[in-house]
Amino acid sequence: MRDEEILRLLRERSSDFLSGEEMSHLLKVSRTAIWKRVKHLRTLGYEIEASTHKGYRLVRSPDLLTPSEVSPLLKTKWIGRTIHYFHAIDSTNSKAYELALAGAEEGEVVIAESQEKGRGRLGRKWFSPPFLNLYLSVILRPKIPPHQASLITLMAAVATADAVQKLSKLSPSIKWPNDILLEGRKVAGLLNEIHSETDRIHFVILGIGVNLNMGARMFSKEIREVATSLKKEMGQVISRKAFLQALLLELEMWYEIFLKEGALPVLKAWRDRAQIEGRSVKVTSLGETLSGIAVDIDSDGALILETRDGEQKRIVAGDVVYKKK
Ligand code: BT5
Repeated sequence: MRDEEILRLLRERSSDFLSGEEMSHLLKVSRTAIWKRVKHLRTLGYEIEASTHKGYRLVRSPDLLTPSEVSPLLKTKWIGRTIHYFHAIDSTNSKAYELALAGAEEGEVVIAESQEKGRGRLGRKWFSPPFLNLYLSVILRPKIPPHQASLITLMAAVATADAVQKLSKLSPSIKWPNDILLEGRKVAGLLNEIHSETDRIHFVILGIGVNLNMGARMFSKEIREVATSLKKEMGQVISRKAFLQALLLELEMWYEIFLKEGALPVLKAWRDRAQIEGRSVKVTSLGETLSGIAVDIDSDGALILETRDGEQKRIVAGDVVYKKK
């Protein structure tokens, strides 16, 4: 008997008690086994009332991201229909990569409550404390050439920014290539990893980390000045389940737009959020630092930079710092 089965029964009868006898009959296990499971669920934060005569009643569920909590809320058609859930993991991206290599399908999602080795780009770390934020990776198998893989990052940035806006009513901006900012501080980051051959992508692992309920004092020293969370910006706790539901729906919608209509709508939404044109920037790419004016992004998502001597450079990967105007 799995936790999901017992929770499903309790939810179906949420306004009333369900007797131990009926549960043991429906789940074909002993009443003692049910009682043991109920005790276990309580340790996970489920509030379950138990009465000798009436049975069990689910009073409150914790804000966990387990499949049994999340699946009933999802409004997506295919993203997140299979969820691989972990209390703690090294990195959801590493796990998703491993699953994709073993044949996992498009739309399967890996979610963890915490990451011990959460990863940013170029070997950097993603601070991932437990039960506060969102750390997830989605397996995608787009039929696009590898040089367009960056568009998946842009698409996901737009989807993440839209989800933040839907839940907070704040208006996040995007910083090339993969940061979502509120008031100039990073609230979410994206890490895309691809597995491909010369002209074909096998899969993309779309990793997304969003700071939701991290309080001001919980940020590690290294990121205190540069990072923020929805809670910090909104002054209230946000339901992680509700955020996850919105995020997966936005992702599915934007990914389908990208596949059906191509890059144009994604690029337009991205440009609206990024407002990068004409900004004075410093870009570090492959160990080289360049200063200049950002002109635009091109149709593959690369940054076009005009250097001081008027030369236009195309930058495929790197980090951007905005300079004061
Ligand atoms: C990123 O890298 O922004 C990509 C972050 C992706 C995280 C997700 S979580 C789920 C999935 N599984 C993973 O293992 N990773 C993905 P980058 O642009 O390189 O930014 C990294 C930098 O952001 C760090 O060097 C810090 O300065 C800062 N940082 C680290 N943790 C942060 C946090 N929680 N919030 C805001 N900034 C953070």
